[in-house]
Amino acid sequence: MRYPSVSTKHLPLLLRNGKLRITVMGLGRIGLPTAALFARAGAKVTGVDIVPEVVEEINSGKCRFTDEPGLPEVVRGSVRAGNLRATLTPDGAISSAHFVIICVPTPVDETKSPNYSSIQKVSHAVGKSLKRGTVVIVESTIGPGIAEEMVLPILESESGQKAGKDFGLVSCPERSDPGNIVQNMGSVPRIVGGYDAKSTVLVAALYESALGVKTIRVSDPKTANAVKLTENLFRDVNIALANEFALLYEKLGVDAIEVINACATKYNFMPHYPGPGVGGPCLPSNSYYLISEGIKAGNIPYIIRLAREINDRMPDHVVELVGEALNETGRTIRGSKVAILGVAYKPNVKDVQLTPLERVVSRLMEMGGEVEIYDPMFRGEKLFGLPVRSNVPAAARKADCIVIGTAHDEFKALDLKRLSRLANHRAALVDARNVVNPTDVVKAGFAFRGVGRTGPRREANPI
Ligand code: SAJ
Repeated sequence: MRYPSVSTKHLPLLLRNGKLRITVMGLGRIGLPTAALFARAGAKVTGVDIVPEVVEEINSGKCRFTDEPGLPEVVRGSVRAGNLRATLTPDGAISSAHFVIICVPTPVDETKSPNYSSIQKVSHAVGKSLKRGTVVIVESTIGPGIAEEMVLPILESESGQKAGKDFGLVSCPERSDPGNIVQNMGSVPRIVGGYDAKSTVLVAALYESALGVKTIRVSDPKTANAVKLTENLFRDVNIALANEFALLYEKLGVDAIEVINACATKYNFMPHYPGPGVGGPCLPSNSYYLISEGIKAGNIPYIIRLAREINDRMPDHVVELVGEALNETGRTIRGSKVAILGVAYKPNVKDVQLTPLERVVSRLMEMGGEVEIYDPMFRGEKLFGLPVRSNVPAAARKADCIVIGTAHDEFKALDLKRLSRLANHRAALVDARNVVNPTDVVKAGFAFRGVGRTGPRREANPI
């Protein structure tokens, strides 16, 4: 078998004829849409996962990410068309594949060190069954150099083959926004960095022809992984700066949201907004991939590390604001009922991975508060040991303080007067996500606090 086993020229034909075989390792929020979209493009896709329920669900055409617009339909359609199947056993699926795409999670452990154990395990499994001519693509977010220094040696030692000669290794990091993944996978340009030029060109052609996206070819896997981390850390650092402005301006009596919105009228200002902190499977952990590579190389990335500290402090600041607002109504956190509206790490996604609201809940309970939760994405479920109420009134009834933790669409139409009648007399409201207008909150009878807010504003000229 020659390397690579597919030529860029034959790729579109193989896709059209349903002859292109792709295996996707890991069927999570990135792996499943990746598998389903390649299947929709005509490839014969085998998805591999270690969770039997996940495999069963997919083979019955179901998709658990109901908060991903369009994804359930793509999964159902691809399974029905016979282009997508899921399995627990990778062997045959790897040895018969033209491309193997790795989409396993790369969390950090309790010491904030990257945990690449899934990457290592999957590299061993792929290496064992790797046939000459196959190209391995890493979509998981990893530190620069991990593909070359961790994945490649495992693939070579397990397969007895040589990268760039017998098989290809390419980093093409996922760049999709949870809650908007199907749309992103068809529009956000992909970064492609191969161990050798042939595999870079081929994988670029694969994503262009199957997903219809532009590709940016870079020098090597290390560079592709650095691009991914740079864009996520750029975001984390800028969010930290917005949080720092919020903490500062609260003390100076300046409304940080008013300031950021005004700054956003300048062409080179990219607005980021303060909040209760940064959550999700990506930003809170990605920094540590670069920090650990930096430290190994004798360079400590100070700003990146400090940004993590600032963002990780924000949940406690929200608790401070709850204390202040309750004090203004003559109460303390101890013995007060606090209703939290929204605990997901960002709007309109059913995901509480590393959500900053978990710390807000635990701190309030440690301080003797009685906490109620309502989140439209988790109605009737249990989170952080607490029941998630079925609607706003069920959580807010007789509350002493209401906290808006996530900017879900539902909360943008909150009836503040009704909320104030539901809550205890002269209750407090803390907006951690700039969802409500402070003037309306105070008019509705609440004592108000907000991250980066200074309370009701004298209307200058709305921006
Ligand atoms: N956040 C703020 N202020 C802001 C923007 C976000 O506090 O101005 C908070 C959010 O509420 C959330 C966290 O930051 O808690 C992360 O939000 P996010 O919108 O960055 O979303 P993620 O983590 O779901 O997705 C990010 C995206 N990265 C970038 O936009 C650079 C996405 O494109 C990546 O694909 C994803 O990480 C990933 O998988 O790496």
